[in-house]
Amino acid sequence: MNARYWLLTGLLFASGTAGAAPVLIDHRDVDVTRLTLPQIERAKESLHIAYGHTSHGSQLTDGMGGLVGFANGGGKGLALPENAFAWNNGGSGGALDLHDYALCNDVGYYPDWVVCTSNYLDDPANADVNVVIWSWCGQMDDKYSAGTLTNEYLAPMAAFERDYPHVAFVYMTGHVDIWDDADNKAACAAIRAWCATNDRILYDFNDIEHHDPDGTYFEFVGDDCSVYAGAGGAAIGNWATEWQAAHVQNVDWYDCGSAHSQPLNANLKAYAVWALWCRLGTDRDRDGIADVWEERHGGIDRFGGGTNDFDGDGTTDWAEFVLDSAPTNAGARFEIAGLSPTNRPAPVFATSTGRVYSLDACADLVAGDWSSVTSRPGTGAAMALEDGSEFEGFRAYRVGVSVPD
Ligand SMILES: [Ca+2]
Ligand SMILES: [Ca+2]
Ligand SMILES: [Ca+2]
Ligand SMILES: [Ca+2]
Repeated sequence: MNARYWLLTGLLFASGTAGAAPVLIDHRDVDVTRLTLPQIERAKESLHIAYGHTSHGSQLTDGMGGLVGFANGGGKGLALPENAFAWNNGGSGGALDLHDYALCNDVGYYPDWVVCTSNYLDDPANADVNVVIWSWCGQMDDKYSAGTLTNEYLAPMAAFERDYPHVAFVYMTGHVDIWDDADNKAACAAIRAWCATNDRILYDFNDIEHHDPDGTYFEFVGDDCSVYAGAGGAAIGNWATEWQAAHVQNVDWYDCGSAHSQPLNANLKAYAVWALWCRLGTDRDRDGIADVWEERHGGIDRFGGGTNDFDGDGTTDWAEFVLDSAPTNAGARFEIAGLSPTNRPAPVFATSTGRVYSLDACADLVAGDWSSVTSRPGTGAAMALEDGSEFEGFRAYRVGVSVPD
């Protein structure tokens, strides 16, 4: 006997997590080959960045400058269009718009940096700026030991986030300091904890300097990438020059300016900051809803994560994004349209691109043990997902929708 009974419990459901999450960019984000051309293009289209820094902070921009030619030459096997990583002040020619030295000095000079940031953002000429990033020079650990890191950095940053909600403010850790190692590490820990706990954006400059490109961790390092046996004393090596010597220039790494340090350090700074630009380009307001989708429906400020439900139809903005239903009206819900004309269970439904649809089965609804049957990326057309397996007895089905990273 091959008796099969089945039931569709029906609705498409959105799977994943809604809501804000911190953006923490560190040594784990230095694989530049993982960035896709659409991500890079989206960052160049949507971001207008003001950057305040002095010498150490120039490692980012010097690295970004060298990356253009490195990528053009096929370094790291990159096969992107010419000048994919181009940037300039104003964003002309399709480049990333980065206002270098837009802000005075670096974030160590309080209250200058606060006054400067307000003046800059209040100037109508800078109305398009939607990312502000400030770098440290040497003052982070001094502020920590003086007990002023919160009042002169974290609190003013938080105030800016409140007062300029359309701007993404990027926190940074400062460069390593082998001569004040304990304060340096403690200051970084405080900044990391603040950003992780409060869903902020962090570019972890310091963490990058503790790792070579293979992810090997060096506990005691100087800002020139020297490696020490402990805090202070004499250097016993240099993670950057040793890695450069063991690898091929213009293939594995490239020469570029790198104030106080080695080219490889600025290479890594550039890869990581492009990972940041790509993350911010995708979801600058960090509500878990792709900004291109929000813009298509009226703007990124209209919709939010968590329980936000712009049209009040009982489906949250985030779930509407995953299901690709209409977030501005209660109609046009996505549902299972019917069953495929087959003797096997096969629900049919409309699909969107950029989504993955999965069919789950459950033989015991009371126990609720759902298992995955099959999944496929959406095509923009109707799709049937079939359970081709042999089974006896009862099975219930559901279709899930998710947005891959
Ligand atoms: Ca968003
Ligand atoms: Ca939004
Ligand atoms: Ca809704
Ligand atoms: Ca709706």
